[in-house]
Amino acid sequence: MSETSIKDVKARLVYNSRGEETIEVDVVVGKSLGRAAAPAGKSKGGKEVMYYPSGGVVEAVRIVNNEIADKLRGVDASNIDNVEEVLKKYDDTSNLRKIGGNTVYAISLATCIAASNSMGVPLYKYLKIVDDFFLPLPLGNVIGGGRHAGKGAPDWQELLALPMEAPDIHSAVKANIMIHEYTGRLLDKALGGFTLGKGDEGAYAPPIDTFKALEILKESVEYVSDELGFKIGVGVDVAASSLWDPKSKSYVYPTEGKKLSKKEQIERIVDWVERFNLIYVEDPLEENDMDGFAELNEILYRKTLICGDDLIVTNPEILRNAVDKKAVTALIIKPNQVGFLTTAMETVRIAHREKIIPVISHRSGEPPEGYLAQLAIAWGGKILKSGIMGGERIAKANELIRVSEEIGSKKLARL
Ligand code: 2PG
Ligand code: MG
Repeated sequence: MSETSIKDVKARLVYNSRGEETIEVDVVVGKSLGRAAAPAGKSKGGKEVMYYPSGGVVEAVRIVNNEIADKLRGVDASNIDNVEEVLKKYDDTSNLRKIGGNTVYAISLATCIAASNSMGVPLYKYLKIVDDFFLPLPLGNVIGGGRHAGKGAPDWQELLALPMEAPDIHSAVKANIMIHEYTGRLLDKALGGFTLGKGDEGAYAPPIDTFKALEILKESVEYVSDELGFKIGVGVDVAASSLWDPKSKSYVYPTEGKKLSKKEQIERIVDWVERFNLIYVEDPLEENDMDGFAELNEILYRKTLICGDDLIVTNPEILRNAVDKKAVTALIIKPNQVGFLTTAMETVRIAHREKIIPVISHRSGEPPEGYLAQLAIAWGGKILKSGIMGGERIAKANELIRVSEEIGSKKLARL
């Protein structure tokens, strides 16, 4: 057996940041161990693969330990394609219902970690798509709502900060932390007392509507931008599929007590991009409305990034369609939406070719690990969407800081 062949594979059930069951996998390559767990979304795209087989995490763990491990022992892990080929043979269903996308993701990532360790190269080099490495800009949510928070919070899921012109990674991470801290103070003042309660991703979940929350975030971002002396942008993830009611064909805003038609939703997005100077808008419309995305993208072209998450679900075919329709200028890359790292990489390659910005992204339920930052660097993601507060979010920022020692802390992406 070679130094890069798989010696052992073992899966177990552990928990993510939201306390949900998830799969963790250990892979031994040569003498090196790789360990990775899978994240989970709450506002999931309809076309994502299944996370687990019908028996959930317990069944996935059983399948890995009793059936997959044997097939993987001896496979050369110096190239991740070899490993994923074995998994593809085991589960050739289109939505990975036999084994689950999270199972595939955890096995693949654990293998990459073990293989890169055994080869003595960092993970971002082992998984590289680009040759010239740079650090992604950290995109962090400051105020949140939608499915990531309880009743009464803003209807839009995420109100975000992006330190676009930070001179180095420390200033970028610091800026987001300062904005989070200062926003807490502004919310306390505006509400006449606030518990500082947070949603699933560590963003504040105050009892106010989206408009008021954006006013507060804008003030906070401007304050920190002045303090630090560089430009910071405001972005949003509308997660519009969560608002969409197919029966009444309208976007329902429970906190505001309003229903908007598609036309009104588009008008609102255009108006608020202008009013709040939004530089990033994710999922402004529901996931089946590719034409609506194209319409918005035409109106807002060069004014803001229109990013597809639930719209594209990291799927190369859907991205090709979005490119043809000129529907987006950025897209979310969440590997567990497709399971296979090689598929996510194919999607990233198409994005680079088509000059669409890949935003490498966490999920609302995350393992407390930093590997996502390494994937962002490997894949030339100009933006890493990984939150600001909470151990599982800070883990990614800290990983960027560690890797910056190798590639240079000032080598930050520019949009
Ligand atoms: C999103 C994500 C992450 P979830 O919609 O972009 O922020 O949420 O993981 O719940 O899909
Ligand atoms: Mg999203």
